[in-house]
Amino acid sequence: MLIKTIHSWEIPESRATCEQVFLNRRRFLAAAGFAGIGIASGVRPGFASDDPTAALYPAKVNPAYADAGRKITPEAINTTYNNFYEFGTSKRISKAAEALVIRPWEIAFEGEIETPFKLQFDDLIKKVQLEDRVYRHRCVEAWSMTVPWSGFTVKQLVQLAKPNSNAKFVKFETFNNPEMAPGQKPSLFGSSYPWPYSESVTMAEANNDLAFMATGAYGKPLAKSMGAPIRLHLPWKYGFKSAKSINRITFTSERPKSFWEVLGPNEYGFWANVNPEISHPRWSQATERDLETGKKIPTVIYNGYGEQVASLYDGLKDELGAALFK
Ligand SMILES: Nc1nc2c(c(=O)[nH]1)N[C@H]1C(S)=C(S)[C@@H](COP(=O)(O)O)O[C@H]1N2
Ligand SMILES: [Mo]
Repeated sequence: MLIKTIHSWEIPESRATCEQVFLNRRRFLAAAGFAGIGIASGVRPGFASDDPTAALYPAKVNPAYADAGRKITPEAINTTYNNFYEFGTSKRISKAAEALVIRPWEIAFEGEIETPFKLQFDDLIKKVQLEDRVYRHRCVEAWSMTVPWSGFTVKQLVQLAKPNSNAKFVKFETFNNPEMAPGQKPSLFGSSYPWPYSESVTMAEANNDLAFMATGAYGKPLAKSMGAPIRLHLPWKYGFKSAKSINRITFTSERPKSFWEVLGPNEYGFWANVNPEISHPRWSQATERDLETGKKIPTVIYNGYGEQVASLYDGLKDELGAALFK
């Protein structure tokens, strides 16, 4: 039986006071001439300066994605306002996420591929073409941000894995280590999340040029709070599809059940394409709150990336019904 857990995103906007207080306080500190969180100490949270891949960043800007049509969200906000349930259900997990050990980091490639194999992250990054892209990010909780990522296309990862003809889906899994990530410890009350966190896409989605494996942001290796050393970013889908800290990639013939789909199938479906016309069962998706300014802006179908991805869903009208959200 599914025991209902209350997520932070289920709190109506009017009650999200801590967050507002935090953002207002940041503005106050900035106005008063103080540096924001993470800058005050001179150390960016989640960034290890001795990272052996540091010299790879920033990568070369891909001109097609140099401008997301929105102002880039300040780094100090993105590295300290996160969803990363492995480290807690609040947005303030950046300190807890420092416990994430990212070296060595082995990634397993499994399932419907020529030969299953494992690859160290530091070796994988040498086999791919890194580039910089600015992308919009729209969380299902109706907040959004704009991030300058570095990374490589999921397409390159697929090529590296050599899927066979049975492969129809790609599943991305996060680590599972309750010692390191307290959120993964079984709950005393018996309710538990279906760890490890996982998300899947179709092969066509994986091979779309927009689908991105992010390994860096803001010209540096990825902060731990943002899913170091490697995470997905699928800018036309709600944020929960973009799994963090990935260490297993499995090609499957059947559609896998993802983390949030198991927890709440009516609310966090497989497709999860951004769509302002399809309300979440408990709130509207018509607008979103920009993390920096706190201003509400209209949400755009496919988060503004329809030209590139809408055709992926043409043949799926029946399955999707009205609800591209699901
Ligand atoms: N492993 C893992 N990946 C995750 C999540 C998570 O809790 N665990 N949260 C998701 C959600 S809901 C969002 S909005 C984004 C948040 O990414 P950010 O913290 O870099 O903004 O990560 C996604 N990936
Ligand atoms: Mo999210």
